Amino acid sequence: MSKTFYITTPIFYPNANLHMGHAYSTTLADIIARYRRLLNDDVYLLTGADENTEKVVRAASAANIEPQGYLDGIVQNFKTLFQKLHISYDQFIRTSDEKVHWPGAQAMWQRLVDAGDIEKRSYQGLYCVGHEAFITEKELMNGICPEHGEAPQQISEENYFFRLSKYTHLVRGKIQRGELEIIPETRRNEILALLERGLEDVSFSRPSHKVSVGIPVPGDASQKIYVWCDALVNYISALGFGRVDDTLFKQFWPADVHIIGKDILRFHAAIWPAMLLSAKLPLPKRLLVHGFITSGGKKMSKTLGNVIDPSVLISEYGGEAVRFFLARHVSPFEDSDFTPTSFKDAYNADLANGIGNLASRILKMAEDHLEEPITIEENLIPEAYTHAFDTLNIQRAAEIISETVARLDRRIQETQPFKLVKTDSEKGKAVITELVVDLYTVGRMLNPFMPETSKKIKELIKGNRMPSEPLFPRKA
Ligand code: ME8
Repeated sequence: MSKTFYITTPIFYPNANLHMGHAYSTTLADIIARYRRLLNDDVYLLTGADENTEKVVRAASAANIEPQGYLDGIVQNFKTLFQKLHISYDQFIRTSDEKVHWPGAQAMWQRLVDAGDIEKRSYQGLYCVGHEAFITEKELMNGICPEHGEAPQQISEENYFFRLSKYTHLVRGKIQRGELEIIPETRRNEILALLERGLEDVSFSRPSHKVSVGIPVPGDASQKIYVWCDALVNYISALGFGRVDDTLFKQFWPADVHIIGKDILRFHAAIWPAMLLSAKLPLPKRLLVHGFITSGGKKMSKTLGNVIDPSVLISEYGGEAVRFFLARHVSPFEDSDFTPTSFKDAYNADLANGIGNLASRILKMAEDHLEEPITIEENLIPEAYTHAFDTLNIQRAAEIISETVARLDRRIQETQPFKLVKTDSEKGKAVITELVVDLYTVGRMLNPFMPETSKKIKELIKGNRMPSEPLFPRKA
């Protein structure tokens, strides 16, 4: 039986279309998923939309559309974008789906109740709609939430609380022992420091009359399950947890990797593991916490209005070029700045003058001088490439492809096989054959990043043909 591999992305708020940041998380997940499929793992890739939120209600009313229609429209846009980006997801979960998601959220709630970890308390606090969370005075600047640019609401109400504090030490132990691995190290240290200070209990429900959407608390319709207890559960409800048919859950849980941005680290590395421990369920194995794509030095975000729409780049350069750029030039561990000029320069260097040009040169020599297609043996993938994937350093894996391309370019320069065949045919053909074999390795290594290009290169090699037009036309 092949090994299972379950990988997830955050579920995104459908209050606006996705930008490069969201495209990044999803592309990373897809690249890893495709790599694992090459290893013959039984892969399950989950993505989706986080729909039970006031943000959507507000966005819909601002657009003058009824909420469901608004949601359906935006979710369709998500899916269209994912298709253009070649995202090979197995399921797209929508948390408003009462059949798929709600039984799981309610079953999780019941488990927390059974563990004695849910408690009704009266609560006073500052609520930031942008955060979907209560925030503290300390986080404000002049009374305004600096991330969302608006004042929080003063709220006083009865909520159910989750006894998160009880799990501080258990979660800390899991992370320290590496049973829940947090990548990169800086994020692991950040969360360990937070756990060191101790966790406070958190509000897990809101009064039903104050929120227009959400999943009813089992046994108390006057309350609705609050955002995070609802959203985080998507990772298991999607697999059938809480439903009659939970085959997928049995097969794929615990997750091998949750991909998240650093903004939701605390939820995934503290609250989620605590919920799972309380529910007596296994913890995910790894969290890959990536940084932000910044634009002009600031986090790319709807609120700041500095977003870059991936579909504009896709229509000019193609989905595969956008995937390769994200992998090659955005760090999976730290923040990275993005500008349209840097994109074009990278496209020309990596793809037009890089992979595309190399493939054309080698394939032309092969077509001109080799009598028949060479038989490709299962040639070796560099160990460094495998290692990069094992450590989730996707940028390094992409870099190895670029390094291989540069090395092959140099070899052509040094050996001049197109001249050599004229003076020493056997030797010249041997060099060309070697180059074709190495190009095939490049093609294989490209598979997770650019599945179509990878296929094209391998097919051209098998047919001993050069491409009829450049794989990546140069952009002026
Ligand atoms: O937080 N750079 O949804 P969201 C890189 N629904 N990644 C970015 C980014 C940027 N500038 N901006 C956003 C939510 N992201 C919740 C998640 S999960 C159970 C619930 C990515 O629509 C990054 O992955 O605000 C971040 O964590 C996620 O989008 C937030 O998306």
